[in-house]
Amino acid sequence: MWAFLSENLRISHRGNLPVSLSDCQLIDLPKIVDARGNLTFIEGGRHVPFDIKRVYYLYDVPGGAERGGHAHKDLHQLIIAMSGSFDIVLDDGRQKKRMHLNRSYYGLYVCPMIWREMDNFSSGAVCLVLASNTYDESDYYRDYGDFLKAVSSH
Ligand code: T46
Repeated sequence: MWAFLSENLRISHRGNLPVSLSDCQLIDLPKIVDARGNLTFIEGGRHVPFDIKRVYYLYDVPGGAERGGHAHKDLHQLIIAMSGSFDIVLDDGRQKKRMHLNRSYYGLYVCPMIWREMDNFSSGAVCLVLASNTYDESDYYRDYGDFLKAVSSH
């Protein structure tokens, strides 16, 4: 499944083709089950379809808070609920999908040109994000109308 996913992404990114929600997938990360506590690992070039240039995390999120509300032009990300849970709504400009992330051994791969909104954070939730590039505000669509114009012009 992983080889298939990587190949798909390479093609769609290289050709600058329109993306769809089906390009965003839940990745089953390795899990070493142990009576002392489980262990999950992520290796660059093996478990994520991009080179990892940045890691950031959201934490101490107050009840009822909403995050996201933007899309990225070129950024690839893997989003993991390291602790607790939250919902993420993915939107490719044509359809939307709400997902509940609550396991630290699943990573949600989100490709460029997908609008995302996050809510329903549980108490103590930690959202870890692996990103393909360093922070760049010019990579964001923060206005939904601009995002829709951009996806419809593809
Ligand atoms: C995403 C979700 C899951 C930085 O200075 N460096 C960074 O690496 C990031 C991510 C943000 N910032 C600054 C930019 C803003 O002034 O931190 C502030 C909050 O950023 P933002 O409103 O974009 O945060 P979220 O939680 O809405 O979105 C972030 C990511 O931006 C986004 O790519 O997918 O987390």
